[in-house]
Parts: sequence; structure tokens; C-alpha cells
Amino acid sequence: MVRTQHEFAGVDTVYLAVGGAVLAIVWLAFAFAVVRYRAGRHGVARPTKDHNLLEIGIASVIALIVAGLVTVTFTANASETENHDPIRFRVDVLAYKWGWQFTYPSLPGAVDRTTDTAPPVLHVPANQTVEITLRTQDVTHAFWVPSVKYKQDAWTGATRRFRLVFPPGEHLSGHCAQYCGLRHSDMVFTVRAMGPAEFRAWSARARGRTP
Ligand SMILES: [Cu+2]
Repeated sequence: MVRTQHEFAGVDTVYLAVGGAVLAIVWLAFAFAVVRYRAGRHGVARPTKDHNLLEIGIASVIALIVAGLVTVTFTANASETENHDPIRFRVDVLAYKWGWQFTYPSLPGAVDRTTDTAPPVLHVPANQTVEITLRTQDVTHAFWVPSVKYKQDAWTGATRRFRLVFPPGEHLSGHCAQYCGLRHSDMVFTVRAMGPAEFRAWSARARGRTP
């Protein structure tokens, strides 16, 4: 079962290690230059010389690191986009200025929607593959749930489908991750990922319910 939060945790680790190494090299080189070439130690500055082989070597190492990062990133991305795990639950997500609407094809009439007073709750079964169909009613928005390390744009006229597994939790926070106008920051929601018994009870109550 593909779990995006695990797939992309590996990507985080690789990027952090590379970023940490680059930071250390830059600071050490800076400290070396400050101490070694401080004022008063040498008389007159000498012109620098080309070191073609050394520079080609450095460029090659950087190219190799970039190739590694691209491979790691695209591999994680591919496992998530080519996810063929059987779908246990479906959600239709509609983004609009400035809110969200969640409907559930297997529960006709059940609607969770942004209201004047509260953000909506996206109800899903925990630890099950959920297929999300994402559309926008107006401008570009983006569906983002940081705790599952997943973000997807909703482009005008396009429908996006993807599969996510949500860990059980009271409040997984969700956001619009694409600046979309005045009340962009109000486009928040909560994901409620429920265990089997709770999910059955919610499904029974949810049929025909509107907010
Ligand atoms: Cu938005």
C-alpha cells in the first residue's frame, strides 16, 4: 500500500543531508577565507589562476548530486502517481473562492462544505486507500494535507485523481496551497480519518445530511 507520508519522508532525508553538507562546506570555506586571508597577513593581493580541471571536477560532482536528487524525487513521485492499490472509498473535492466542498459518491446526499462560520471536515476511513477527485470551480487552488506530505493543484477545466492513505487522527489539517485571492487563508479544512466502527457510524448518519 502506497503511503505518501512514507514515500516522501525518504525524499526529505536525502535533501536535508545534501543541504546540510552544502551549508557546512560554504561556512567552512568562508571561515577559512576570513582567517587565511585576513587583513595584514599578506602584503599585496595576487591575481587568481584558472584551475580548469578542478573546476570541471566540481561541476561534475554538482551535476551528479543534482541527478541523484532528481532521481530520488521522481521515483517517489512515480510510486504515488502510478498507485494501483484497490480503492476503498471515494471523495469528490471541489475547490472554489474561498472554500471547499466534499461529497462522497457512495453516500449520496452527504455534503461537507465550508460555511460562514466554520471550515469543513473531510471524512475518510483511516489506513484505507481513498481516491480523491479534485476540481476547481473558478481559479487555480491546491489541495494540501501536510501530514501526508501531499499537495495537488486544481487547475481550471482539469480533473485530477489521486490515491491517499490517511493515518488515524483527530485533526489532520488541510490548506489551499495556491494563492487564490483575498480570502485564500480561509481555505482550510480538517481531515477526520476514522477507524472502522466510527466510520460505519458516520456513514450511517451522513446519508442525506447537509451541513
Ligand atoms: Cu484557494
